[in-house]
Amino acid sequence: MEKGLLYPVTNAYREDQKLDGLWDFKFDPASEGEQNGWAKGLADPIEMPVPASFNDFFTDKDAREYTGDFWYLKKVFIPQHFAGKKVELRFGAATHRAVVYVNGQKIRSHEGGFLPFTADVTAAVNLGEENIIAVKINNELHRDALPAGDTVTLKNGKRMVKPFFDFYNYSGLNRSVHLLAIPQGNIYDYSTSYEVSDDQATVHYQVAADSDADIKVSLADEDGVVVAAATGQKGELVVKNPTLWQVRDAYLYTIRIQLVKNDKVLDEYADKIGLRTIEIKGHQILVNHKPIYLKGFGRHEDSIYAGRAFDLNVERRDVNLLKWIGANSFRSSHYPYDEQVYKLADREGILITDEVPAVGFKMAAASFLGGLDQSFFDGDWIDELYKKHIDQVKDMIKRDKNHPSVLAWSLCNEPDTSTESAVPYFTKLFNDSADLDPQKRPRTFTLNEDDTFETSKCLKFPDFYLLNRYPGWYHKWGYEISDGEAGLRAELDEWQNSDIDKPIVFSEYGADTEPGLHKLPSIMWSEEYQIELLEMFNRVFDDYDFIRGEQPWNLADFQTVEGNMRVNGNKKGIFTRDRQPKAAAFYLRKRWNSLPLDYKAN
Ligand code: CKX
Repeated sequence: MEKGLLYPVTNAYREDQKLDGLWDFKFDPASEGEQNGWAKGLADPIEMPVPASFNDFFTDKDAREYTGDFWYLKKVFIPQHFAGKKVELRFGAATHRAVVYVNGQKIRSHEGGFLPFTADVTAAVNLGEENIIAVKINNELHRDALPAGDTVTLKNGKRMVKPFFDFYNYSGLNRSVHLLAIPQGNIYDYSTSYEVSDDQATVHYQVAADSDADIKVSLADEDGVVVAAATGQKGELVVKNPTLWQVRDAYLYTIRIQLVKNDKVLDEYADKIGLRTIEIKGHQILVNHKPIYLKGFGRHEDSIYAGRAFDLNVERRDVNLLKWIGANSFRSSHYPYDEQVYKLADREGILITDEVPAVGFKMAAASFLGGLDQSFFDGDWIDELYKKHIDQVKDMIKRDKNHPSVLAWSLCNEPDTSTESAVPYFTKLFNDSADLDPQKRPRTFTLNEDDTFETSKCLKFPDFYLLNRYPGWYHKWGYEISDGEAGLRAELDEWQNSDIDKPIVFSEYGADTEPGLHKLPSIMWSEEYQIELLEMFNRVFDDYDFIRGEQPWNLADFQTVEGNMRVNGNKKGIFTRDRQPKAAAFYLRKRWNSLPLDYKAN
C-alpha cells in the first residue's frame, strides 16, 4: 500500500515536472539487464514515447507480442534549487510490475499496472546534474496477479501471455512520469466526507502530514471566495447555502490545506472537491438524497497507436461523446483509469463506478468460454492473489476517494462466485475494505452470466448489483433472441420475487457490430442487430422497477487478443475505435435524452 497518492501539483512549495517524451527502450528477454548494468545505460536502444504502450508501434509481431522484462531509461537534469526538498519520481502506471533505478542504484519495486506509485529518490540524485532514471518493467500475466492470466513458452522458445480477460495486454509506461520536489515535512494525504441539506453542507475533513506544524484548511467557491475555514488535522467546514455537486451539473469548491509554523507556510496542497452524498436505499441509488438512474457505458482506456496510454485528446472526445449521447455515468472497466479521467468527470458531473483490475478470476475465462472445470477460488494461487488484490483496492480508494465523480467501488469483474470456495475470499475482501473510504461509498462487483440469482454464493456482499448479461449474443442469439429475452425476464422475476431489496444496474450487455454492415432483416454483426438487441434489453429494463441503471458494453470498440471470436478486437462499441457513431448511438441518444435523471423515482 502506498503512503500517499495525492495528484502532483506545482505551487509555491511544490514542483511537478512531467518527464513525458522519448525514453530509451530495450527488451530484456534473458532478464540479464540488471547484472549487465542496464540501469546505467542501454546499448542500442529504441526511442519510445512515454506515455504509451510499446506494442502497436512495432511492425513485427515478435516485438508487439513481447512478454517478459523490458527497460525504459531517461537522462534527466535535476535542478540545484531542489536542495532541501524531498525529491520523488511518480509513475502514473507501469504495466504490470516495475523496478526503479536512479544512477544505477535500485530504489524500489512496485506491482500493479494501473495505479501510481512514488519513489523517494532524494538520497540517490545529484542536484545540478543529469541523472539516469531507469525502470525495468515486466508484463507477464500470472494467476496470482491482477489482472489474471498465464504466461506460456512456445515450442520455439518465445513467450506469450494468455489473458483470462478480453482486452489486449498493452504494456509499458502507460501514464505520465513526474519528477517532484516537495517539502520534507509535507501533506501526503487528505480525505473528506459530507452531510448535505438544501441550506447547509458540512465537510468533515482529515489531513495526513509528516510534520508537527499547524494545519489550516479553507474552502473557496468557484469565484474564489472563502466560504469556510478550520484548523487542525481533523475538523469540519460548514457551508451555508451551498451549491451542491449534482449529476451533470457539477459545482466544485477548492479545498486548500496548509502546514503553518510560526506564521510561516511550510507546505500547501489545494484540490477541487464536490459537496454531495451517495446512498443506496432499497431500490434506489441516491445522490444528495434524490434518486438517480444511471445511463452510460463500460469503457476501456484504449486507442490506436498508443494502446492503453492515457491520452487527454481521446478522453476529451470520449467525454464529449458521453454528453452528446445523454449519458451520466461509466464504469472504469476493468481497472482504475488515469487521474485526469476523474478530474474531467468531476468537472462534468459524470458518475464513475471505479473498478480495481481484479478481472479474469474465473477458469472459464482462461479458455474464453472453453470451460475449465476447476473453480478459480480453489486454486493454490489464491493467498498470494488476495494480498495483491486488497493492496490494489487500498491504493485505488486512497487515490480516488476525494473525487465527487466516484459513485461506487467495483472490487472485481465477473469472478466465479458459483462455488462455496469463493465465499471466504469475498468475506475477507468485503471485511478488509469496509473502512477504507471515509465516504462509505457502496461496494460491489459484476456478476457474469453464470452467476445468477440461483447460482451465485456471494449475493450477500454487494451493496447494489452489477449484472453482465449476454442473451442475444453469447447465447440465444440471432433469431433466437426472443428466447433470450424470455430467459432474462425469468431471471429478473426471481430477483423480483426474492427478499433482496437492492438496486440492479446492467453493467454489460451488447452485440459485436461491424460498422457499415447493414442487413434487412438484420443478422448478427449488422448495425441493425445491435439496435434490436439494445431495444430488447431496454424493453426489459423498463418493466422492472429495481433496475436503476443501464451501461451497455462498450462505449467504443477496443483491442483484444486475436482469436476466432474477435475480428480485430471487441466490436461491441456503440462508437468505433476512432470514436465515430454506429447507428445504435443515435438510437441510444434518443432514449437517454428522453429518460429523466430520476427515472423510476415515482
Ligand atoms: N465481459 C461473457 C467482460 C468484458 C468482455 C465481454 C465480452 C465479457 C462477456 C462475458 O471484458 O469484453 O466478451 O464482450
